[in-house]
Amino acid sequence: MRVDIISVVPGVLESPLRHGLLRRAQERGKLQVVVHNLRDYGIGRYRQIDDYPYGGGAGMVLRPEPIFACVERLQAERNYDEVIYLTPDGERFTQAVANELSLKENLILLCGHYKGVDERVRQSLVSRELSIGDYVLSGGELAALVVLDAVARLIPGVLGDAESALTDSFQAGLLDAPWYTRPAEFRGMRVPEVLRSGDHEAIRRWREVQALERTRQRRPDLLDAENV
Ligand code: 6GU
Repeated sequence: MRVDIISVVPGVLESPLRHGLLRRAQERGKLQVVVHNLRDYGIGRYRQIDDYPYGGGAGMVLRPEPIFACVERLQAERNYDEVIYLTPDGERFTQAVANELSLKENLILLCGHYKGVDERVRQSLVSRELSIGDYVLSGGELAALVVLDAVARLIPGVLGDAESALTDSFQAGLLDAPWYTRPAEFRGMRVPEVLRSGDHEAIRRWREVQALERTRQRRPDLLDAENV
């Protein structure tokens, strides 16, 4: 998969792309990420990318020309499955959306800033708008990284078998069961005996019950039929 990220502050993306899962995915040739500085497409001597909103109001709006120039240059080179704009008023990003995006070949992630982008970008360039939750971030970069991480770890060959994404919280529509490692007793707290029993069927059933119970207590909304 190839992902092009368009940003006003590309430096924010650097470290997460060079560490951990996103680094491994790139090293294994499963993921190619190309970051584009919107400023490189700015207008005139001062490489202008934003301007005051028509009609007044606080904050600046990203002008359409640099964004169109950058996206259209990319689209001239390959076909993109989606041009995704990260915005708090977008569709809620969920595991189901991550699963769907992990099957795509080429994606563009457009990060907004200030008051966002000129509406004409959303009208005629953007194919999909995603929000990572009901709170406002200062820009779309952190959201783009959240989306990219959640998608990249679903690409076959990025995770090892041991960390298989299939057993994640949410992948089965449930929260995860509790996990323990050594020591068997720590400060008087013992690891549940069943986990040390070697009875794999009993362990599987225990985890299933724990996952259901945890979901019922913490996220009953996930068990409502309309959300399944
Ligand atoms: Cl995608 N962008 C911004 N700026 N804020 C957000 C968001 C996105 N999702 C939740 N809050």
